[in-house]
Amino acid sequence: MTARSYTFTHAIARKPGAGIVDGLRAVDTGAPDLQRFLQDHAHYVSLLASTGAAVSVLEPLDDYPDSVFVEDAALCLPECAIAMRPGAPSRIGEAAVMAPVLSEFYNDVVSIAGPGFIDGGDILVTEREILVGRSARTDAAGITELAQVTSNWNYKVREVTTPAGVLHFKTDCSLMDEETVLATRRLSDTGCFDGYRVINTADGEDAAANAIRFNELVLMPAGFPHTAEKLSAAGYDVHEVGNTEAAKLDGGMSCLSLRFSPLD
Ligand code: CIR
Repeated sequence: MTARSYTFTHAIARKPGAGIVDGLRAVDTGAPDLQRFLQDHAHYVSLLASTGAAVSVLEPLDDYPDSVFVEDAALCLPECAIAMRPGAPSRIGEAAVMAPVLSEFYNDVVSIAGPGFIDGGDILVTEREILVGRSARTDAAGITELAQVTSNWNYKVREVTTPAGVLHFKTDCSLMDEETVLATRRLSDTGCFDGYRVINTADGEDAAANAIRFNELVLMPAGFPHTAEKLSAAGYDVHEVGNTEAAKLDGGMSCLSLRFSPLD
């Protein structure tokens, strides 16, 4: 059986534009460099495409400085795509821009109507359930609405907690395979992955947790050698991608794409 949680025929990304200098960030460590961001982004896209997936690369959106982080605008399941309701006021409009793009791939595109909020970055889809982390961006009403929508296809949504001060649930974890997650210790210590095999990021390398399994590859941010070694030793085909510029805006590997295999 093909694992639907990390086997993908398609991905959507969006090039970073000049507006990224105005992107949201928890701590200002300087403006991202567009040329370097574009190079890293092209490397990221080429790795996704190297697996045989069709990767659509959208043009930058001038009105939305954070729109390179396409993951937050939608959740793509095999049966349907769901436009989110991002919790940052400057990002809420990104979902409505993404919905028609998703309609090119899906017959069923639904939207989180509110009043709650939910960001794609807080959602980890595993083979058996959908984990959603409450965070500064995702609230109880948003999670309840997602649970209602996805119950149409018999998905189970489980609410968990994003650690305080962490932007998104998937800032601190990634799916590696049917039973394995990569996670920071501060997140796995909450017990939210009981029943899964957990590989913890190495000490001092929490920022390595935002990785992705995409078909046969694992993409992780460059610069975390001990975690890369752990993943390689566990048998994963690890590829490092420069992430210095996205990191200035609290972004990582998962944020940069929507990954999906539509059933239609
Ligand atoms: C934001 O604060 O919304 C962006 N600067 C970063 C979004 C990162 N996305 C993600 O973790 N899924």
